[in-house]
Amino acid sequence: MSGDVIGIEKVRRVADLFAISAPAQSVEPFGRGHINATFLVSTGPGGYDEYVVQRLNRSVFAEPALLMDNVVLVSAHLGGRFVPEPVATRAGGWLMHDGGEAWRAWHRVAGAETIDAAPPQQAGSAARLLGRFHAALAGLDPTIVHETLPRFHDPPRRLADLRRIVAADPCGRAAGVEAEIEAAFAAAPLAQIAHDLDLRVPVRVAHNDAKLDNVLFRDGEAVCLVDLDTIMPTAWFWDVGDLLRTASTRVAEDDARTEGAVADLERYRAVLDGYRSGISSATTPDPAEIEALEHAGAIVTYEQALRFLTDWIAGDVYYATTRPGQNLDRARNQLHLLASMPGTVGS
Ligand code: GN1
Ligand code: MG
Repeated sequence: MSGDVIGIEKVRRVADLFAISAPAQSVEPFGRGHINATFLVSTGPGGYDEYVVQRLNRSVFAEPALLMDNVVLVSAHLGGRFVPEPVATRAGGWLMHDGGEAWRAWHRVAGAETIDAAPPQQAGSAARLLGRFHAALAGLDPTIVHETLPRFHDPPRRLADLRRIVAADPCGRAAGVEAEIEAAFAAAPLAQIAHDLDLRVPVRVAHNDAKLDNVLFRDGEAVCLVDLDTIMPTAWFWDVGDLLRTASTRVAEDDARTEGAVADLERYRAVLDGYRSGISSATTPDPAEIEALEHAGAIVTYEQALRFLTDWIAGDVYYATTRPGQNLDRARNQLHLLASMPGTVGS
């Protein structure tokens, strides 16, 4: 869904309600998220501090307060490692409410940037960071973390959503994507594999959106995981799958040149090796969690293909788009990627 336009003055006024070091000066749109509206705010020029200010998407996140409870709980548990630090409001909470909207702010992680694609060394570094992040969360009781988006990672549910929207076909788009729908249905055994694994792995506090775009790098090393909105009690293999989905290919998830969307085995292995070394530095995963890694990349790529294809047929109602046909490109890209992902099924 393409969001409404938010004025720069508005963001500046909001930013000043947070405990930032000086009045907000420059404001610019920031990041590549598909859900929230995100801005980089700085207090400069000259000797300035930088902040990331976001308006949460209320149609996705119905309960921002619970979401921020999760963020704050995890940040405190991690003691400043691995994730950015939220900024409180001057009034003393974590959210600024304005009409029906909810805003929050973070310190920008100094000198750290996202990368477009991850050569093996960076793929391994991102995965090691994810492993260390998981290991550090192993001691956090998942029952005290809110499930803000119930059944978020759930391929059988996403497949059922696709079947439903194909039957309803609200925009007359289904006929144009018969091949994609067929490919999505052909890979349905992956949804069952995901479901069976999910029943056997322990419930863990996980990130749930651990794609490459949500990893910040400094000098080629992964230093931080951002976008903590989906922290929930789920399972770790979803995160590894998301990193495999995004770091083992050379092209972005919306690249229309779908032939480029293939898993590079060197990068794929770098992710798995990096993850195993990161996690084993501080905890021993359950055998079912190790087993789940084998299918994780294919499962999450499949789930994402289902979600993009569903949103295309639904008329682009969930994911923000910046051009016509973007959700269709995303769906085709992910289906192409899926075909080369180790652990996949179907044709
Ligand atoms: C969304 O917020 P953003 O753009 O990082 C989505 C993820 C998808 C991702 C695909 C709450 O993440 O689940 O994997 O797009 N987040 C939500 O890039 O649906
Ligand atoms: Mg996200």
